[in-house]
Amino acid sequence: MNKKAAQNRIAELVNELNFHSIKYYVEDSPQISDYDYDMLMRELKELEKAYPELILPQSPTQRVGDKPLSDFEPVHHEVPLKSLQDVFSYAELEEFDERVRKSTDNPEYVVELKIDGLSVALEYRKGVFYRGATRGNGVDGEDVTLNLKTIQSIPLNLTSPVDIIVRGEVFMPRASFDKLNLQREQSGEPLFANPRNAAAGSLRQLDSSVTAKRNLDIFIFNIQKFDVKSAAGVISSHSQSLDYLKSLGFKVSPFYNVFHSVSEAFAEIERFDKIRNTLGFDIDGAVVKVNDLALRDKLGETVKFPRWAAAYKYPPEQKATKLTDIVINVGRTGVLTPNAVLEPVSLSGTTVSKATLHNQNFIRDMGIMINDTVIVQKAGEIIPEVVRVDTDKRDGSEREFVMPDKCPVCGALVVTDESGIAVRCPNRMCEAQIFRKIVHFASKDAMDIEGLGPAIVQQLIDSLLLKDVADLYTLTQEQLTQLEGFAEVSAKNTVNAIEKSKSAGLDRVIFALGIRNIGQKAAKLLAKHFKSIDNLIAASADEIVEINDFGEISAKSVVDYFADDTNIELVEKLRRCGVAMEFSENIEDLRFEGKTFVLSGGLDSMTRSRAEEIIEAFGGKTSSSVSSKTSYLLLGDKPGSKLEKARKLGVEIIDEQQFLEMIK
Ligand code: 0OX
Repeated sequence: MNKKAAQNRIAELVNELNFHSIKYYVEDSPQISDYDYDMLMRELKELEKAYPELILPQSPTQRVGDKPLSDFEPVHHEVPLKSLQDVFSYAELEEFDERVRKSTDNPEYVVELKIDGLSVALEYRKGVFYRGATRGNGVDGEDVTLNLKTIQSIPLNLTSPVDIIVRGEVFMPRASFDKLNLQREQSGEPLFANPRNAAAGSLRQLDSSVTAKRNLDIFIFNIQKFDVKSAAGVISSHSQSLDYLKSLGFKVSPFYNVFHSVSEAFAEIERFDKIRNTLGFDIDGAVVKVNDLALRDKLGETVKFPRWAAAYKYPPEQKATKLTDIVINVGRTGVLTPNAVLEPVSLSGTTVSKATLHNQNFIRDMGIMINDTVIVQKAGEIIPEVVRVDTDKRDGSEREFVMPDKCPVCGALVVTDESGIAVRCPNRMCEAQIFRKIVHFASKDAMDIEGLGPAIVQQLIDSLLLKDVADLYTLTQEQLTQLEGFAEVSAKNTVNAIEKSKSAGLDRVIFALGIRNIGQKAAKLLAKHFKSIDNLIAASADEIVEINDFGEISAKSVVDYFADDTNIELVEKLRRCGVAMEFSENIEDLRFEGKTFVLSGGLDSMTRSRAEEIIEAFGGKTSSSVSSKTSYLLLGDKPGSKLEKARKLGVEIIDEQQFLEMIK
């Protein structure tokens, strides 16, 4: 590749990788598989190696590490938690072996499963669990001791009173993941993309009672630091150290056999690949480690990873299956999305029976026909993707898919948008749109109405109690009690949750309206800038574009939305129902500047996240644990150990009433 082409490709790769790393690390919602990400990263590294003068400052290869999360106390890792060098083929594994053989004739290898979770370090003092921290950037992580203590397989006491630091991988078993996502689907919360993201989200919870419900588990695979006077002092191999960890009461990796050649080690890697679906948890490869600890010392480490270990990454599992039909899903904004109906096939531990086909262009570009045999794989998303068509399997029974010209739900004639890609149902009274709009309005990131998931919304629409989102605010406890599955208490809770949502805030209202191209971030910017819904309605596209980070397409979407009388009527209806549509944050009012609040449990008058938003809007900070830096402990319904600690440290303790006074 010539230099100009390399420059273009580098820019492309940097953009793509940075986009995917935000999806992965910030939004916990990856769009491509780890394998594909690794492949792009590797291509970038190779180009940068060939042309070091073309390395961009924003390249993901120039990142030292991930920033530790600010909500938790920082922990400095005495012994760094290094990462692993990746190999993607047998040939690359042989190269790794050749490098090892420069230091010895007959290396022994241990092969372990590479658990797809999050690395943590656990410190024990005199055999008692003292502190646990996330990996962070490998050198500095976050203190998540309270959350780790909810994991039943982490021993709080070891069988021997030793000082030791161990490393392990926290993960969410598949069954727990499936159960969690089912619950989230039922209550209208966004789904986790995969068990690893769910584990990451659970370990980062500020309230450890939430972590406790998530059923996390852990495998321990390394001694980071040990007391030379203990039994660990005489250990000379990795397999012995795993035996020792087991004897202390740790749950260690289920397989750690010793092999005497790279080909034997590879056979074990292939065996893992065959049994991976039966394990009950996700792996993203296998780890090959030199067994002899003296040889490890001789091989040493680079700044990033040890020279004595390598991670073998499996390509994503692909399977062939029949695409028996293409059905249409009508979304919130009326977009018709074609979905493949597949003959059920077991893929990476779950049964797959549908896959999104995005739009008609995707179907055309892939050459997909109904009755085709297609190759499917699971990327980072839960919903699997079609990678290609196996045209050799065609037998003449295939037929072309034609995008319908009528909405399959309401029968309205569809329209194709300017791009020529998206096909839309223009009827805003279409039941599919109404349903999705209400589900979106009530969802966690929007008005956060607890207990109002898709199933209940459907019931309310079917019983003619809901025609638009504003109807939610006239629902009564009596009406809800009439519905199937609603007891008095749940009806009362739902009515209360709806009432609470009236003060959700302008940014949430804007997001909840479901304006095209307006996500949470854009809604926040609009609320902050325009301060009231009336100012926003009156704004021109030029005025909106003046906001930093705001694009023309999003600005036009806002103007178009409010140019429609039906939408203005909806806003008025919401206002009459008492939904607050003024921006509450006063930037001049930084009354909580320099103050840190810790919340213990839930509040009656608002959700925890709303309380945190208010504290931050007034310039304050929130933290998950009480320390000498805490200014106030806000007592909710779970005083627990935080109250004890606050008393000990002399931290001011306030109740909900006092807090409401402070924010008046
Ligand atoms: C895993 C896993 C991760 C020890 C030194 C560098 C990496 N995800 O299952 N890391 C390691 O090894 C460390 N082993 C594992 N099994």
